[in-house]
Amino acid sequence: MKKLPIVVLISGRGSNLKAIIDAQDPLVEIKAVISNKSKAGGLLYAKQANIATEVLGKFTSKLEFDQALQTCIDKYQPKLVVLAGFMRILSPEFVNHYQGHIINIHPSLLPEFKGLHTHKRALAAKVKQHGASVHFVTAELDAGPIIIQAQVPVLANDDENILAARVLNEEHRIYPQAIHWFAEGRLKLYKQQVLLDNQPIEVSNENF
Ligand code: NHR
Ligand code: GAR
Repeated sequence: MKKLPIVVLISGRGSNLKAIIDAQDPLVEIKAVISNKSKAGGLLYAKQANIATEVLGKFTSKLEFDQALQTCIDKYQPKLVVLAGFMRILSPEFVNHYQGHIINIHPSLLPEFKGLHTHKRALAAKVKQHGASVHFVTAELDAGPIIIQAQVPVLANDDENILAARVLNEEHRIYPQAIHWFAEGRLKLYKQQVLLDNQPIEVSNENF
């Protein structure tokens, strides 16, 4: 099978990028890693793996930023855009350009705890289960159709860091899995529904 060209967007540490690199999926080729922060640690993982890197500087408006980002991504002609700890909200125009070809990993069991500081909020809410979700990106923040989730327990002595680390371990497992399904051609967004092997999946939780 032909390799799926992907571009990964990061803003920071890049441990999810590293997990995708380390998975060495024979069906996936990372064409470039793009960061909106020049100091993002994840850029080093890309360089070590001989992957092209790009840094987008500051722009006067969100519109200009999104247009520059789109131009930068499209140079690499990816079939999938992967947000991996990318911390900027993207415009509807940008998201629509990649409709069905852009995914994100979010550190909560969506639709719970959209947005930022998910672990702190999960602890404050005293939930028993927390986790991570991979979803197709749509204009509405963290509201796109869910592809796969992983759950972890919240334990009595957890603080934000311990809980985040437990969730992150699962992120590193489910993100390469979701990308692999897409590369196999088994995963599609059809009319706001996720199809795996042409069957709608509500949420694919641990069933692989
Ligand atoms: N864009 C759209 N249109 N839809 C989504 O679902 C998106 C998105 C862009 C990023 C990732 C997301 C997450 O998984 C994501 C999903 C950034 C913020 C945020 O508030 C929220 C959610 C996500 C990413 N960012 C601030 C902003 O004003 C900046 C915060 C900062 O720089 O520290 O862009 O959680
Ligand atoms: C991950 O936990 C990811 O789910 C989260 O940020 C972390 C990035 O870590 N993403 C968001 O919160 C998006 N707003 P990483 O840079 O080590 O992959």
